[in-house]
Amino acid sequence: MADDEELYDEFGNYIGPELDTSDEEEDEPQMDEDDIDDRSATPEPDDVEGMDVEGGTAMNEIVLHEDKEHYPSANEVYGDNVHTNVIDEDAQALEEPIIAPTKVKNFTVVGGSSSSSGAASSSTSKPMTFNVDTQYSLSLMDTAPHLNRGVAIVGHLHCGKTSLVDLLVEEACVEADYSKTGALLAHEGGGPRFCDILKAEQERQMSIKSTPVTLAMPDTRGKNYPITVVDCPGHVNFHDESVAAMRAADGVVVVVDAVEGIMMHTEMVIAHAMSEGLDITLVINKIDRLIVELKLPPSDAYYKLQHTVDSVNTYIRSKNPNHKLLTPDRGNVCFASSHHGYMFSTTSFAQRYYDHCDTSKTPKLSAEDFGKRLWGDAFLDPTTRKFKKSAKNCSTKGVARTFIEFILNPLYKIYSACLGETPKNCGAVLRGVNVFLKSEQLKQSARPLIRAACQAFFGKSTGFVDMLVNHVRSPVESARDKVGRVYTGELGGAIGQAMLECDSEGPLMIHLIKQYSSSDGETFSSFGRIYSGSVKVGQNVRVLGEGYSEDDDEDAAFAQVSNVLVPHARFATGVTRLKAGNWVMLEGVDGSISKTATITEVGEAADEARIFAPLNFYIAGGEPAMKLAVEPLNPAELPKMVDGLRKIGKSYPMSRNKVEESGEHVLFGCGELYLDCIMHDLRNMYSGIEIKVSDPVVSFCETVVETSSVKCFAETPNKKNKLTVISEPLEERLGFAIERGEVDLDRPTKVVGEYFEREFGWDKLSARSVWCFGPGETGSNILLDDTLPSEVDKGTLGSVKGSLMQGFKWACREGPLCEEPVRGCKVKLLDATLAQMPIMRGGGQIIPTMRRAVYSSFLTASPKLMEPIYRLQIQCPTDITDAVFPLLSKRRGHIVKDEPKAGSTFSVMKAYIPVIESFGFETDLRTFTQGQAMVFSALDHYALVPGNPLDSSIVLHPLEPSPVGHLAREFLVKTRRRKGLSDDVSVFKYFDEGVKESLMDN
Ligand SMILES: Nc1nc2c(ncn2[C@@H]2O[C@H](COP(=O)(O)OP(=O)(O)OP(=O)(O)O)[C@@H](O)[C@H]2O)c(=O)[nH]1
Ligand SMILES: [Mg+2]
Repeated sequence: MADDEELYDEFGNYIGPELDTSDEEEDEPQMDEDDIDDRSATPEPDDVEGMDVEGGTAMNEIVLHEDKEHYPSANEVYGDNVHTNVIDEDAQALEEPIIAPTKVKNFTVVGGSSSSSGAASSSTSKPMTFNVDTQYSLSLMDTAPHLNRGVAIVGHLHCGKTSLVDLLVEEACVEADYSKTGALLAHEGGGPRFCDILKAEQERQMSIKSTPVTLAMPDTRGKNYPITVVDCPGHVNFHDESVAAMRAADGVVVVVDAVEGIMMHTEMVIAHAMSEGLDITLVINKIDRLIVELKLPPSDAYYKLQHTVDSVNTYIRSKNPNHKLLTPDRGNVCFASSHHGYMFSTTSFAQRYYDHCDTSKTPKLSAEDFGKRLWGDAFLDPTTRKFKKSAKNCSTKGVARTFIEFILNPLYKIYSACLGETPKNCGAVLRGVNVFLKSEQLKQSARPLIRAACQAFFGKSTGFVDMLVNHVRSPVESARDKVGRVYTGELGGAIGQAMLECDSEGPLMIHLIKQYSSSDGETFSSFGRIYSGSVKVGQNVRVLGEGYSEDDDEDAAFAQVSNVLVPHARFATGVTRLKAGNWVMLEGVDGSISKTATITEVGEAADEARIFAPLNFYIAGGEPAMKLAVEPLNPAELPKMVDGLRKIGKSYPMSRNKVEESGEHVLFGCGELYLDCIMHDLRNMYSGIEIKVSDPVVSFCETVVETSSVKCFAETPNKKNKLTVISEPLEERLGFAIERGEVDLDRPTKVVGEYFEREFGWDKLSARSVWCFGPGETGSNILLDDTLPSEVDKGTLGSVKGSLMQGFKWACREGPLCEEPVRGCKVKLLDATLAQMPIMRGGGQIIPTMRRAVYSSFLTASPKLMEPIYRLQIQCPTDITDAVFPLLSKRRGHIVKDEPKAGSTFSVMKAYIPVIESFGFETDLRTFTQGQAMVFSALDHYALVPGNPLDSSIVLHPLEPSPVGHLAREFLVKTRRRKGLSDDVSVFKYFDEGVKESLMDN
């Protein structure tokens, strides 16, 4: 206490010696070592309780703080059988579930297994049994390729193609099995179409993808034929699926709605089938509509059917005046109502008639001959029992045509009895036309009753099989024609010969034309046709892509065939081997394929193999004209989107995607529905991420309308070479011919020259100086060598020809206005001063200089923008056609034809509309006409956009429609902005000083 007093004054202030105030001491008061020992080594007995001291550590042993265990481990608490996770707080994103639910992706109405393809997984469960034993039909396919038939079922939207194939499947299968597959039998009220496998197809009630089905079916004589039919979608947007199917097929079955007749897509598929050299057959479907909907009398129904057959023939003859005619009496036309389950040809009906009637009355005529007399001007005189060409020649009055007498009249009786009579009377009427039904069948509702009665009357669809057997060539017969058309290699070698003979012992050659994704969208099976050799499960093969050529084998890969399948729509039969002359679904080879592919054997013998030509869509416009820019909502998911885009490319034959210089991913498609389906698949099926899309835009083209005002020259950076060119417009007809692939520059110069002289009236000199087309092999721009031998050394020029062509093609690929492709431009090389030393005239000098020279010649030749134009077909009731005019004119469209459809209540209009104005037109039209009008559109041509794209005096006002004269400028500026380019084309950047001067002088 006394000490304390000395340390403080009377006011309590400290006055003692200075204190040591180091932080260290304050924060961590020093402790004796003994203290530490006391605390850690000799804890209170209470603390020790419950502690797990390893190996029963002695009480006084030192345990470091970090080694202490205060709580029992999870394992001790829950036991060995419980798996525990200790997760740090916030380590996982908030929206990410700790235990993610198992996702089972299944986009088809079959399958459901997430690991294997729908086709393969269901092939193991084998859900259906065929009437013809599978082993027997496989052995037929193996040993008798001449019995095989492969056709594409094509036609306009909703003309009943899928129902027709369903009918074939239903007939080929044991009924109980067919109903088990999930497709309700039509007589049970119809249901999901069996051959529309995707859920999206069922939801949209339309086919989106083609579906191959192989069935063994008997013809009228009872002989079985393995038939492969590919059910194609009917919407014009999915024309590419029909194109792909036709590449593999030997023939087409064109399906036409009996009421609608020939429509836009019908014309497109017929034209394409003819360009592919396929055999054409016809099915007129939905003939029940003539009776039930239009309520036509039998004679009018006959004229309506005849009109449909005639219009198909007229269209075919307009393309090729020598083409074989389609007529029911020849057997290449069938009639059907897939809704009511029957399909017949006149011959199959004749056979059926003979089977049921008293043959003693008609002994002299074979069923085939009788069938021939069941169409056209054939009248059976009831008294003499002889066929006459006119009703007037018959001894009795009012004799009807045989088709009406024998087929339509009984059919009308069946319909009226089933729809209007009591079961008892109905039974009596039906017995009158030789149809005997059980009493429970007679009590059914209208549709199953009609179905049962018609099936009893017409029997099975053997007429269809007859039609294919007699009018479509087998793979063996068609090999020479088909291989000659689609194979790009020589036919003289071992591979060529084997394919021509359809030799199953020869080297393996398969053309894969279409990829089908598995039910979970992860893997693809590839459908194609075996041209020679045989393919086995486990076989190692070489897959040649579309980019493969003799000089560039980058697009070739090795793969192992994991499964060989025979497709049957919702399931497939796995086989160990399949031989030439068959259509096959392969698994395990899709890895490197982007569109189509050629499969060859591995080994030296296959080195001579070349690819089968890629698909050609020129009737659909060649290139898709609509595009969408896509980007993932979360930028980190870009790789997923890129992978999804790759799969989209596989799944949609015509779609393309491209990365613009700005890094933007652009998807190309041929219509709104097409792009909508692509976006659905991309988002849900192939990437599973959220994707942002831009407003749709269209692909423009650039062209010239005059000849360059000056000779444009450009000097290479080293000043040693100078190239002079001019541009001028190309004849439109020639442009189309090149695009259709009619001009082949690989032929000798003389032959090519003669072609230009003869067809386009060119002079001899220019005709022989065509160097190349651009940007691609079938691009509608031409490069001509117009240099004079007296001025330019042709030898030196020849040495830089490749570089000049590359520069030209580059310029054509991305034009100077807004980097869109150039179209319809003829570039003439007038002069070339070239360095003597080869090193001075290398590609690095020449290629960009040529591009610059072409650009400058292009810009001095009144460059213009071109836009794609759709051809429209609008189908609507006749009384509302006037309402459509203002809708079209508001969108710069115009109608070129408007005529009522014969024998129906609606009109069909033909119109043109710029693609860029067509967005939302369909919705507009439907809203405006209360859904009574339907519109189909396909790319038709490119047309000049009104206005001068380079007129910088035009001021564009945002959110205001530009006057028509400003459109070219508007499109140019908007396209450039989108691509990250400056608003104005810096014209002078492409001109050399001399050219600028001469331009100023002009
Ligand atoms: N009245 C009648 N309707 C039919 C007939 N066949 C099919 N339909 C109906 O026509 C619609 C289209 O049938 P689908 O078989 O899907 O036609 P599709 O040609 O495959 O259609 P897409 O492939 O989408 O072009 C369905 O509503 C069918 O019920 C028929 O013979 N008569
Ligand atoms: Mg369909």
